Amino acid sequence: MFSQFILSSALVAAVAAHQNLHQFWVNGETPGYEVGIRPSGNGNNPVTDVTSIDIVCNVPSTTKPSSQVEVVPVIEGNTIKVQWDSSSHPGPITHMLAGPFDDVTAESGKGAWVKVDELDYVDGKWANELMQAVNMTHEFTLPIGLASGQYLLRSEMLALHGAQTIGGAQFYIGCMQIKVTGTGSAGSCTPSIELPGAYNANDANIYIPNVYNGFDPTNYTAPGGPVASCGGSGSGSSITSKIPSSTVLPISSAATSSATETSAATTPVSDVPATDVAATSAAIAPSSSLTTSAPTSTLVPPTSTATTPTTGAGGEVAKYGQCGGKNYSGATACASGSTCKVQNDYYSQCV
Ligand SMILES: [Cu+2]
Repeated sequence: MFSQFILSSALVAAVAAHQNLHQFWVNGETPGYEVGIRPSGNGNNPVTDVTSIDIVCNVPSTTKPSSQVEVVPVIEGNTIKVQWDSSSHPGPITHMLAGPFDDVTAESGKGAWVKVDELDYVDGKWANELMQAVNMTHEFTLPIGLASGQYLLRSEMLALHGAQTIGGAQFYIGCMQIKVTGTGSAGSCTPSIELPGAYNANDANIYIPNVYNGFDPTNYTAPGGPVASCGGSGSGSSITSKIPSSTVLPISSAATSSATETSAATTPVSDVPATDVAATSAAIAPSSSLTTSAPTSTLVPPTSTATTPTTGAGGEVAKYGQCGGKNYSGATACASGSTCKVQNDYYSQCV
C-alpha cells in the first residue's frame, strides 16, 4: 500500500508538470487565449513515439478539429511569442513551419518541415528554465523569404528527464495555424526534414543514456537539424530597419499591403515608418507579462533606431534572436544586455 502511494504521488507530480501551448502573440498582439492553436486530443500528455503521426502536431482533438481552429494572419519577419504551461522538465524548444498550403485546416502536417527557431541550453540553463523566467514565454522571428500562403507553425518542447531510456524522451507539441504574407517562393527555405521520419528513438539528442550521469548539455542541439535559411535577407524583423533602403522595399510593401487583413496589428503599418515597426517588434521583451495587449511599457522609443547608420547590415538583434551561423546574413550585434553565443555551426543567438 505504501509503495502504491509513493507511485501515485510520483505520477501526480509528473502529470502536474506536463504542458501545453496555450497562446501566442504576433508582434506583441495576441489573437486570444487558445486561438489559432490546434488543441491537444492528448490532454497535456507528451508524445513519445517519434515515428507516429502524432509527432507532427500532437494527437488531434475530437471536440475541436482543425477545421474549427482560426488561421491567424502574420507577415514574414514578424516576431512570434509563444506561451506554454509552466515546465520543470529540462530540454529545448524548437519551432518549425510546414507549407504553404491553400487550406492549412485540412492538413495533417505529414511531410516536409523547416526549422525556423531553436533554443537549447544557454549559460547553464535549458530553454524551459529560460522560459520560466519570462512567464513561460519564448519569442523568435519568422524568416524573411517565405512564400505567401497558409502554414502550420509547430512549437515543440522536448523534455529530457526520461531520456535515459529509449522512448523516454517526452515531446510536447502545439501547432498554430497561420496565414503568411511573404516575399519568397515555395521551397525557399532549406534544409527541410520529414515528419514523421526525421526523428529516431535512438538519436543522440533523444536517447541520452547518461543524461543523469555525466551528460554535458553545453553543445546539445535539438532534433530536426539546423535552423533553415529562407533565401531572404536573413531572419528577424530587425533587418527591415537596418539594411539599405533600396533593399527594404519588398518587405515594407508586403507589410503595408497586408496590414488591413492583419487583425494582430493595432497600429496601421502604413502610419509608421519601417523603423518603427522593427523597433516595436524587437522591443517585445520576453519579460512581458500575461497581458493580452502589447507590453507598451517595454517598448523602445523609435529614436533608438533612428540613429542607426543606414549603410551595411549591422543592426541590432533582439534578445533570443539569431545573430550568426552558416548561411546567416543578418545583423550580428545583440541588443544591450545580451551577447551573441554560438549554439552550433548554423545558429548563434543573442542571450
Ligand atoms: Cu510532465
